[in-house]
Amino acid sequence: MRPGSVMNRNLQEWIQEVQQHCQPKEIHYVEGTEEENRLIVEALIKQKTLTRLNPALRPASFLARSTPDDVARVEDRTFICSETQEQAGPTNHWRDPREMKETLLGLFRGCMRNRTMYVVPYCMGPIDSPYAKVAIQLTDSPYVVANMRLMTRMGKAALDLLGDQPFVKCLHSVGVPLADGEEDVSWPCNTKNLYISHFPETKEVWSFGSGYGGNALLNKKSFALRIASKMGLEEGWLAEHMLIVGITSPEGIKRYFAASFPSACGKTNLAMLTPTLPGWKVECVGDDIAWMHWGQDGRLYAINPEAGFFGVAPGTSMKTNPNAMLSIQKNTIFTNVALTPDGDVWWEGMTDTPPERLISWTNEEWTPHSTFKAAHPNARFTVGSLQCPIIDPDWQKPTGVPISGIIFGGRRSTTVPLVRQALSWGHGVFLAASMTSEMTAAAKGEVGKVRHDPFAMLPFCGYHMGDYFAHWLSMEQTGRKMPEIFYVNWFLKDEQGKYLWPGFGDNIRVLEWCFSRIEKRGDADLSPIGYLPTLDAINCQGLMVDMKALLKVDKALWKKEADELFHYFQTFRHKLPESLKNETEKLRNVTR
Ligand code: GTP
Ligand code: SPV
Ligand code: MN
Repeated sequence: MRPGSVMNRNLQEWIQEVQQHCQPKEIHYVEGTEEENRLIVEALIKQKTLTRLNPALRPASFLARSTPDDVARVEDRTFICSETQEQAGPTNHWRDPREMKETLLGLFRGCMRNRTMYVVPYCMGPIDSPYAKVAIQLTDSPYVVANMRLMTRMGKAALDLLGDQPFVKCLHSVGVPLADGEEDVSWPCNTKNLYISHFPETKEVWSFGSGYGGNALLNKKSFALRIASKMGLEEGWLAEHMLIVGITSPEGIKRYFAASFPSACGKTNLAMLTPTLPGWKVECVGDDIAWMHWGQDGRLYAINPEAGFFGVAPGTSMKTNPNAMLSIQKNTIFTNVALTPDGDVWWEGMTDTPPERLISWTNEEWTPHSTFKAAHPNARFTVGSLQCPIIDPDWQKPTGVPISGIIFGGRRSTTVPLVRQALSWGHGVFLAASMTSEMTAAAKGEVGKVRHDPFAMLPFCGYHMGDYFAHWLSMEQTGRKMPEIFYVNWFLKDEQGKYLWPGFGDNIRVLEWCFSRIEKRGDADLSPIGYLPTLDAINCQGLMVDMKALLKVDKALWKKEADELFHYFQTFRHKLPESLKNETEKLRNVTR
């Protein structure tokens, strides 16, 4: 594609502006062809950013190793730069948009010197979907381009769809200009000057300093959640941190669920679940993000805006998630996993016994006696959705799939039972708003620390969380068929620290109960925190589990939760919807 063939006026002007400011050596207009990808990958191998894996074991697949300071999303350096601080709300890091742009213009000045700037047109959602949205990312990272090719619909088709329409502008630089003749490093980044800045009013993202994951692949959290959540507020729809999954019962009834868990809390695993109960079938629509709109028939429909998976590697095995393992047999980019002597990949949890020798993600000799991890806990695989053996036949349906149930859940070793059902839509919104979870390696921070993560959107909501709660409450309208809402916790532990619930494929047993509740069957007791399954309502055939412990509601512990929630909700002040305040009071009263 020559520059002349870029038709969009705004795009042409923007490219020129950025070119003059960032001073790249050249511009590459990304078309998305095989040949183009081959050349980009070859250059990345020459640069030692990528290592080609053994083609006999892992065809057309590559390993990337980042620097130890650039391994996860950095929430402290993620900013929502709305006109006023009130619009960003208490859960976001706010900066004045003019001041932020001034700071960033300083950093971006000349930042692409002696590098190529890639112009990456991409479409979120199926190209023929009425809900699809086009964005352009300008980036100086060819690694980002290679990943976006797998995760989005990238290239000419997206540009053709755009025509002369407005688009979301994503500007990204690793922040490492090169002097004339200076050798590049394998993973350029500038984490001392890290900024992931969002401008929700003008629908822009400016990201500087990181080459990793959600910091740099601006299609994912930055556009599809932070900017899109604002679009959803303005236009009456929902952009959510949710997997989408189709589940068919032994009777042949198929229902779709959306499920929202915080980062590294089981979305990819649930999206690709292999049921341990006979007769059940699971098919995957998406594993991380759902855009949901109301249909003419009053039902909620979800599309997966992505075209690939950026999944957590550690813990993924033929036992826990065979469909993910089968998806990543070829055409996959692995980042920060370990390398085996025969040129394949390995990570903690992939096999019961680790290989005798490995090269760790930090490029060091590793043996089972080593005191450091072979793979980084937030190591990831990037692969196209079509390689998933259980991809749903309707995963690219332009209008999406109808959602019968929405599941929320966090990672809690105590207090929160295996599953419960909300009493109503409003109560479900309350359960989702009160979500708490132990922090994981997916973001920089204190792993294991329990924090509030409303709707698993704490790091991803592009506006005031109180307004977001109100937006969810406003979804309930006459003539609409509201999905049932559930709240799960796969991560309860006993005193010895052992998981009480086997999880993974056995989670179908919980989904079976949800299914039955949607069909107004299934036994439940009313509890202070929603409908709980009766002790024998969940099929535990063949399992040795302590259902009593899994479904226990400890009043004293819940009183503490309720009091603590009350204080958390107070931080939203007048923006906290009245009904959530009332639900909190009710919970405090019944646990008193
Ligand atoms: P992001 O991509 O960061 O949004 O994560 P995710 O929500 O898709 O999480 P994922 O499915 O990748 O799981 C993260 C980790 O939790 C992995 O190490 C899994 O093996 C583990 N995990 C997932 N499901 C279960 C479960 O049911 N039980 C237990 N014990 N662990 C689980
Ligand atoms: C998450 O952290 O929720 C992810 C990975 O899905 S990232 O793309 O880095 O945000
Ligand atoms: Mn995620």
